[in-house]
Amino acid sequence: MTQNLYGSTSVSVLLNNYLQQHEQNHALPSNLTDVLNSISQACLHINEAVRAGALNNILGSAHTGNIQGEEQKKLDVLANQILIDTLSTQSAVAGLASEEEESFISTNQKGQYLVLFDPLDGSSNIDVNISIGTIFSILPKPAGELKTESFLQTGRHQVASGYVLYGPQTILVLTVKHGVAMFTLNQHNQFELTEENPSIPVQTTEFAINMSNQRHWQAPMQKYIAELLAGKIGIRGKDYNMRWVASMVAEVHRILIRGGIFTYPQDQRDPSKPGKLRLMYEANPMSLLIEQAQGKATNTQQNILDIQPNGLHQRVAVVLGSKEEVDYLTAKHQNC
Ligand code: AHM
Ligand code: MG
Repeated sequence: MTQNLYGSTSVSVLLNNYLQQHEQNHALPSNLTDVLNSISQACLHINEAVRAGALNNILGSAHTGNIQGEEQKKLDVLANQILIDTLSTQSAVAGLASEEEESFISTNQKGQYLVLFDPLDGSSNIDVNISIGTIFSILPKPAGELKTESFLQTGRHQVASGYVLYGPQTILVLTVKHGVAMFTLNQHNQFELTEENPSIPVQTTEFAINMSNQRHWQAPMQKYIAELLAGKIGIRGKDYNMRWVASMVAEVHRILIRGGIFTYPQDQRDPSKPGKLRLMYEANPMSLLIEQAQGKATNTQQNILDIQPNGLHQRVAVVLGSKEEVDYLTAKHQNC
């Protein structure tokens, strides 16, 4: 029993208690618990760096680029190194893949899991104190020598996924494929269960898209957004609200809490780039969470979790959130 600052008392369930309950009730392997605890430990360190910001001279550019040709911020580089250092010492982890690393990293030969991550998603928000996050995906390691192909499993193969949102509160959200659990970092620097099994409303009146790309969108997306903007007098018969944080972790968190649709579509600028977001460590882990909360995620053609990957850093169009809205937008693409 704990008493919080405002005097209310409750029995607190910490991350490790939650995972141990799942070991008992759902035969969750204890070494998967170890991996999840390690990720949470790494994220505590990242959280400290994020919170200190300018006090630790940690804002701004690292003056380097990653494999995707994107500028790296100092915090991108630091968060990546913290995750690599922490997970390399975890015996259950056989290999790592990161947005910031060109190739996979081999860690412990006898490990049973592969961990893929975006160390600090929403990089453009780092220097302006807007929500950012760490996204992770855990896959089983196939038998045999570790190679890139070992990582190229569909999202359905994930055994767990989640994110840590560094926002007004620091929140860890995860799934071990028995619903979704949300933990808030408490005053003792422990992740404490604060919400279990959120269910995304099937209908919504809130959408998220970067409107500045409108002129590049393909015809179905143009039509869809025009319908939403027409509001009550249009074909959809209701007024829609719009949000764009430019931080996928914050957008997915909002959708898990109150529903909505988020999309980062493929557009007509570069046909070789099917969208901006990366399948293996952004779209797949988020799609698993969304599906575990009764939402849906597609690339406008098929369920994201069924896409057979062909590269560690492959990009994908993303539509996710409230099921009826995702189905509506997906159907619009298929009927064209
Ligand atoms: P990042 O991994 O380099 O931070 O890029 C991913 C982010 C997502 O969090 C967000 O949805 C999107 O990029 C925002 O893109 P834009 O700046 O084009 O709005
Ligand atoms: Mg990212």
